[in-house]
Amino acid sequence: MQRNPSTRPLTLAAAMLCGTLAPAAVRAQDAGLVPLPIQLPKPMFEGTPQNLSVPNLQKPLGRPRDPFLAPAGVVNVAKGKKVTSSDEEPVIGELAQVTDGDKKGAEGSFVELGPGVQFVQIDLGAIDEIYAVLFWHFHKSPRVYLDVVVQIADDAAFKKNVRTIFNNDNDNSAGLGAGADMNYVETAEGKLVDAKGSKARFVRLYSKGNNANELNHYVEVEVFGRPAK
Ligand SMILES: [Ca+2]
Ligand SMILES: [Ca+2]
Repeated sequence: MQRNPSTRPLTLAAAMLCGTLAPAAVRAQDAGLVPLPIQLPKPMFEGTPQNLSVPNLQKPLGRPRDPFLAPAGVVNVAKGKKVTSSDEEPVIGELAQVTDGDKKGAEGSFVELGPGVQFVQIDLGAIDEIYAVLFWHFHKSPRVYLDVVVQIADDAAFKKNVRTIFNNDNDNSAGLGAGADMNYVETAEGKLVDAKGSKARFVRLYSKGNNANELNHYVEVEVFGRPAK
């Protein structure tokens, strides 16, 4: 984005004086950051589940998630990209559904992988600068997916420059190393993980069943990024 150094600081200062912009918003605007263009599916259940017996469970926010700021022009670079998996023959659905843009969450719009530790992997096709990974396992009813681990890497085999950007497997039961992130309840908002502008071509998401059964599901995975310079 083009900036005009002679007028922009004055405009921002004036906005601050008028009280129309909080200092954080001014800093974000000044850095060229805008909210991610996230499109959420319709919620399939209402209210907050109270009786889920899952340890280390994050308390629901009780309001919509705050906008996530990233540079202007950052979009979902995962849409329509190739998906592979530890389970190449899903029980229900097809792997392509992970990046097909359908986030509705009803029967017919999720893929079901077998029991135990399973992953899906997305090839972005080139090294991108990744700002956030947003994913929905299942949001037809409140559920908690277990041992959720999100990694990014330079190669399909996950040997080169592997970075873990989310891990709520506190006891290393998935065998990928213990993580300090919290368990969370699936909703139509999906789970958003900050990738901090890291550069990678491949994104891999693990889970090990959920609080209702041993199976693993995905409605959609979105990767917000832009081509790396
Ligand atoms: Ca989908
Ligand atoms: Ca665990």
